[in-house]
Amino acid sequence: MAKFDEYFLMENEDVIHYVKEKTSFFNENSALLCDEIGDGNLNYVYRVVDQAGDKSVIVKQAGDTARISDAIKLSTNRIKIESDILILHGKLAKGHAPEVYLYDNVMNCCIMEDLSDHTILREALLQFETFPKLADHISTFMVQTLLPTTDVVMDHQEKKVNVKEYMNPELCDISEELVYTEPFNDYNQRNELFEPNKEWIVTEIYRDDVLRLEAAKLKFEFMNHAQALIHGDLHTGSLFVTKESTKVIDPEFGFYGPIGYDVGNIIANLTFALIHGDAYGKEPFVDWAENTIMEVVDLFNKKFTAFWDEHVTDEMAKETGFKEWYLDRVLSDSAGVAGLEMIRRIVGLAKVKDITSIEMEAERIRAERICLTLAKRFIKDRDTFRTGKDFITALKEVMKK
Ligand code: SR1
Ligand code: MG
Repeated sequence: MAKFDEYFLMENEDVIHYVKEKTSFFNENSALLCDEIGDGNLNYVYRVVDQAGDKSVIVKQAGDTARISDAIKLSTNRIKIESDILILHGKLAKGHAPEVYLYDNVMNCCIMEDLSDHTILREALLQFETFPKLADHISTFMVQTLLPTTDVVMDHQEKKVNVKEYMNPELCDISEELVYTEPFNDYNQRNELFEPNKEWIVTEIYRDDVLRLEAAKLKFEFMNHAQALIHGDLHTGSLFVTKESTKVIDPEFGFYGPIGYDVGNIIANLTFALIHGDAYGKEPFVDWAENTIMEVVDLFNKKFTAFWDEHVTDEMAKETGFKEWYLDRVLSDSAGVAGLEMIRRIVGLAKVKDITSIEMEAERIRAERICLTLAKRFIKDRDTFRTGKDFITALKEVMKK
């Protein structure tokens, strides 16, 4: 039997032995079943269940290449950042992160709470399910995990130690390439465009000089603005939900970056769900999605302001008008990032099912063009987006055309 004192990529059977050896979670004689259930782009996710059916855990292990492509070589220690951030999120935003039971720096894996009573939000939204508490939960999560890790609230020396601790060069590099570069020029030649929209995309994205300049500015903002410890990949595939609960998983892309990166990802991915609902004529779902996007932005603003007032420690950050200036900048980044995420998930390597699963050709052509047109507005006019209504007004104008 493997000893787990030297790294190797586990198979289902190894994972069962591993969990028995490393934890006392299951009884020694329990009959365990293991399935690989991961559908993400990077790692392997195993669910281990006691056949008696009363206990289960998740084991997440990193391979030395990305699951989506062997050409993307990665060091396996990325699970450390993920485990550390999940533990921190569990403290900062109680009830919104899975519990981590163990992190193993040899096998490069972690064992954590099984959330299979929850569903991945993207999958549920593809079935047009609605979640009345989502906006409240995710706005709380963002404010409670982001603001406390900034210089506004944290001791500045401790924050600088954190910036170093959470350096995540390889995964940042993936975002710099996939979000901020390739969608605008295909310079690595791995953008697969939806054929009927190909020419339109070449003209509207690759050949739009103003757009590419603004994307370049945002790229350098992402690389150089160590504002807060961000989740770094806060899309609807990183959320586990029930009607009553929202848990945020997969912070492996976390690092000190701009707050707007997280907020913008949420806005973009909820917009994909809305556009998918629209393509299938699901009006009540579209209305819910529209209200949810609006509420996410407005509740974020409200909770951010309240949290700031209660927890600000930096003397200069207490100057009249500074909070408003800071929040305006966060919202402008959020709009810019929402636009970038919407472009890269249609044009770039890592696409989203919300769009690719639209079967009717005419509807998919329309859905992609709506998203990309809106994305361009989010990026170019990013300084004008402040409230939920600003985002929704732009969305409605683009959808009407
Ligand atoms: C190679 S990884 C592709 C994408 O999957 C992750 O979820 C991130 O969004 C990344 O950009
Ligand atoms: Mg992920």
